[in-house]
Amino acid sequence: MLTSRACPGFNLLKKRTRELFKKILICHAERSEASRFFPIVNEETLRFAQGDITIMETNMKNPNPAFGAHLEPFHGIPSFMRLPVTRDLQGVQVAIAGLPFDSGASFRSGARFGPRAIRQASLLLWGYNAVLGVAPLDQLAVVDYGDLEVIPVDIRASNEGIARQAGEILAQDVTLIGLGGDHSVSLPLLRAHAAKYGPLAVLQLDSHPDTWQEEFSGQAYSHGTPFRRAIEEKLIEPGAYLQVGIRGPTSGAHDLEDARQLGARLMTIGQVFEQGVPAVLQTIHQSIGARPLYVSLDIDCVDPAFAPGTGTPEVGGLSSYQTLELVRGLQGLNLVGLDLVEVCPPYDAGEITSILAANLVFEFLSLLALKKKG
Ligand SMILES: [Mn+2]
Repeated sequence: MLTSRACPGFNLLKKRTRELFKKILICHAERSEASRFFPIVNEETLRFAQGDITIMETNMKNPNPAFGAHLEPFHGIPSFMRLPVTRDLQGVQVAIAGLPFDSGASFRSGARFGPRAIRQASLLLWGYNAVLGVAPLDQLAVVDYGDLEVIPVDIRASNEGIARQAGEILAQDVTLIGLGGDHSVSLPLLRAHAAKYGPLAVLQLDSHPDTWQEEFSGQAYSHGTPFRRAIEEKLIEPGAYLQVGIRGPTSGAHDLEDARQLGARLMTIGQVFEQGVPAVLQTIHQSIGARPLYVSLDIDCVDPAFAPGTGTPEVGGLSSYQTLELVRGLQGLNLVGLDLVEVCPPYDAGEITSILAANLVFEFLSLLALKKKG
């Protein structure tokens, strides 16, 4: 009897696991010990091992028993949705990679623990997106690439390293979803993506414009400057850069005006609430069209009542549901890269921020699956 609880990553893993199963079963079948060693072995599993089943759902949450296999979300080793952890990108379409760097944070540090918390929260995801009507891991071969190397005491070296490692992923025609880390990591990610796709359309969901000249005297790089640097480096296509959800105390009118003068179409949270999410989405779609789009979601776009675990919280933001709506509404756009940054677990409460973040990454995956389906 097949169950409806699809196994994340199963489509990719089943191919690689089949050979392993065969070996195991050959070793143990004669002594009828297979079922003792592997309680999941049954008639279906045997047919699977013999190659008779090409498409099937399973109640195994991961075919690799070492990861927690058929166990519950609180068991086992938390890769993202218990996807295979690998750097082998052969046949892979989407790689999820952590960017555990928080030395660009100007207030609360701790976002280096963001990727790990998001992975842990992702074990609550079951695999089917009932709103978008898609099971992304059935459509896409997705892996957890692990974390990219960063150097906490050197932001320039980390930027260079992230750009290089991200470039290696993109060179294999794999779409990258980056899990921050503070927002400074978006600059090297944009560098890698622009190197592949040319100047990008960018949608930044954020409470801050992050286009300051500098936050600390003489320091070009921090989590408040990545988009100014990206514009200076011509990584962003003029006229195709939107910031949504901007708010909070500023040092003066020039803060937001600077962003606009740099070419950002800046939508404050007030405009979002006045117009409503559907109208905002219409503006986004009209502005971006078919251009290659990079989406950078700073979790501080969400109200701290819903997402307290972040580096620089700003009151009066989006609800969890509005954020989900905004992300789902990107369906149809030409997504080429995504990141979700600024989850700062030490300030989280009840893991609500990382649970939201994991769900938003699941929405990202759903969008990529729909893009592939066309
Ligand atoms: Mn930001």
